[in-house]
Amino acid sequence: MTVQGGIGQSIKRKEDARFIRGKGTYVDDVKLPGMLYLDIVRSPYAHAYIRNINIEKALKVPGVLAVIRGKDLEAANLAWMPTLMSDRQMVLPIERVMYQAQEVAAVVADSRYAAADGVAAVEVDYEPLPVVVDPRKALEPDAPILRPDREKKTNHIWHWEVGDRKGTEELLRKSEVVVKENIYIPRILVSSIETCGCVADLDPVSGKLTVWMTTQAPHAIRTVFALVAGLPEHKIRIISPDIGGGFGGKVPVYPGYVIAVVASLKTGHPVKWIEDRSENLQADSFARDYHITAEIGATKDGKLTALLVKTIADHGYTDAAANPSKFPAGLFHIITGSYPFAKAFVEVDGVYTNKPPGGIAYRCSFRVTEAAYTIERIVDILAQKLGMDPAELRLRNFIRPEEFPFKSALGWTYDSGNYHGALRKAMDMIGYDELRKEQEEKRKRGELMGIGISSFTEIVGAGPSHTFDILGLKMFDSCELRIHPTGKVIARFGTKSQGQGHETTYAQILAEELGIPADDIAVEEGDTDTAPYGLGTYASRSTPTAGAAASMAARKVRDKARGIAAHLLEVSPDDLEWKDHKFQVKGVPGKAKTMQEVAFAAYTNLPPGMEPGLEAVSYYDPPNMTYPFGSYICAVDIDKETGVVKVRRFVAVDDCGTIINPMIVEGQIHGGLTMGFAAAMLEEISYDENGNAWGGTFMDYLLPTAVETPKWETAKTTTPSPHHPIGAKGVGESATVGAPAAIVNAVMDALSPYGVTNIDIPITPWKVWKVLHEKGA
Ligand code: MCN
Ligand code: CUM
Repeated sequence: MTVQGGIGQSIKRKEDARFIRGKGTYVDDVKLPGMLYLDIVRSPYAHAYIRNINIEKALKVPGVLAVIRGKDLEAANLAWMPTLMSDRQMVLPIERVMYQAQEVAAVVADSRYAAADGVAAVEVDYEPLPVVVDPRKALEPDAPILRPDREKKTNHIWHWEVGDRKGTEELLRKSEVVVKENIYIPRILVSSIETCGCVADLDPVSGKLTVWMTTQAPHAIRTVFALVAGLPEHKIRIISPDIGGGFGGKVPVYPGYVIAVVASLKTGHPVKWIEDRSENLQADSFARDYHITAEIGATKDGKLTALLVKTIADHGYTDAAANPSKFPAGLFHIITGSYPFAKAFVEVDGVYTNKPPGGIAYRCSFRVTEAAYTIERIVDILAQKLGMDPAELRLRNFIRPEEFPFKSALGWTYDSGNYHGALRKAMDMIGYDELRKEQEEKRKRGELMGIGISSFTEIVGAGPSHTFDILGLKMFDSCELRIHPTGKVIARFGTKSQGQGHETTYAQILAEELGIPADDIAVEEGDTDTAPYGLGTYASRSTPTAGAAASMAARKVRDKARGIAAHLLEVSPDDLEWKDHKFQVKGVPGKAKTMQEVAFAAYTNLPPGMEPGLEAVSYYDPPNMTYPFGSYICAVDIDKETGVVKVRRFVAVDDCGTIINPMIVEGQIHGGLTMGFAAAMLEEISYDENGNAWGGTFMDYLLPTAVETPKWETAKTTTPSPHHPIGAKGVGESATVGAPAAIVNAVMDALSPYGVTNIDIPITPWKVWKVLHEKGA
């Protein structure tokens, strides 16, 4: 017997009732009496001394009430703030600006327009300084030191390594075939529909600070605000209302948030700050920017041996990456991917440059995108060198289903997988053998067609508290569940949906566990005054952590409910079984009580001595990460005359274990594939030698529209996670992680007759044309 909206049903999203009517409440919809507006003065220079900031004219602009500078913040010890990676970051500068578009001062006014006029009237006297854009140059001995405030007088932030360096080097030396490639994964930025912003309201009477804020992690923000600003935590309320896309870009604390709080304190009014699109693109947390050298070894017949990876990570002027504290390069060491290497070694060096800070954000699962891209690219380059079909090379090497749980060469324990199954299914769907035949014929005619595979392994669900924390906060998550007398439910969570559909899918987990229709279950997130503590939504962790907490809380409720049902049925609790979503007397299916009947009794007719009420809380600390995976195959045609790459077909087989809502998962995969396509073909933010951002507006930061986006063909296999209560793994980032390598592998496959092994993304027509031209095609 199924329950309405139980696990596996493609019910429509509950939240869409308000979204499609334009009735969502986003931060910019919050309007409070007496609210003021904040706008920010930003630096035109990438590196400069600030000689003077003259605010006189700005203060005369009608409607302008205050101008805030770094030295105003210094008095409150707020000119700098700590980053998540134990570095520090300017809220507003006192002496120097470090990147173009950095916040320099803030204007508070009674309208958004007056604030903007005020910004235009602030006069800043800069003295330009030498700019460092290339992280490799930043490491040269004569490079200007960008962070003299740090004890170590060097632009090198940290070195991090994992694995067996000597063993890997030795094994590579002994390997019959070795290939090595330099791969650059450029800076990209999330372009959510909604930019970042907040409304800060510090009530002068109660002393309570309420901040409506575009954040993916409201509880963590509350604690960080308490620790940094010294405010009592119960007097801070962070509300993350509806969010128009996060994708990682709404994890960091941006200076604008802090300045808005200070402005509210200073003026005694609520203050709103909303970024515009260019500010969002130019100053917010970036993703990628990894300069990677990968080397892979194999035997002549294609058995993989060892993997060695060196990386320079460009962090901009401060290390403000959002990673679990123990991992400065995120989970990059998932880079051995779907393969059982005997030896592997990875090292990463973090470097300062004159660029905006950040790191990891953009549907990445903590640098898993970089890892999956590198391993899936280098395996293809190896196949090319071996003269072996890339599908064959993968099938020969994949970790076998019976080897799970599998310990990777870099120390992760993969929970479950069936990589052969996913790749074979994708090959069947796309008609792999026929495509290869077609390719052979086309090659004879001089036409360029390519087929690319990506068989990625993800790692999501941070995480087990023994390994995963952010600034010491353990990365569990939570569900608080209460059943009302009439059998209706409210459940609150420590995570925060930004479009993923949590109001629907959490209700589905609870419906399945409680036998109560999903329509009768309200889900709330994002208000720290009401939701249980949790670390928030990113790294596809909500299903592995808070989703599991939903199951565990429901099972606690069921334990109590069993006693009430036994009382109602006048049997011993041991005589009951939970079957078909109700408590039944064993062997007497007609004698049963539903959860709704039990709920009413929990408030009206309890067994003697039992506390009234029916509720439970679960803080779920997962025993392991979950390891979703997939195999993607892409077929491209390239126009020799123009270098234009056309994705003809793209087949994606994903496996995220038990699926809660197939329609939502398909939506996640479609969106993720489109973002992966964007990274592979279009998006890049780069800098000229003076540190001017190229790609700071949508005129030249290219997003895919429906016109460019290929038609996605999706399918699934189901390999449940053995340690998750319902066997689910995360899926929110899989497609963005897996897609780019499939596309680039297809392009390189098309170009392989010319001996081309790599073109760095984005694969623009110009880059392709240039290579073809150089090779005389
Ligand atoms: N789901 C499911 N069955 C599974 C796994 C997931 O039905 N086996 C559902 C979940 O219940 C949830 C959705 O799929 O509704 C995504 O779940 P999960 O993989 O747990 O990821 P999170 O909810 O933690 O979302 C975070 C993830 C990340 S990190 C980025 S980045 C990203 C992504 O989600 N940002 C998004 N997808 C996004 N989608 C939208 N619309 N907006 C964003 O900002
Ligand atoms: Cu790295 S983007 Mo998501 O983890 O919010």
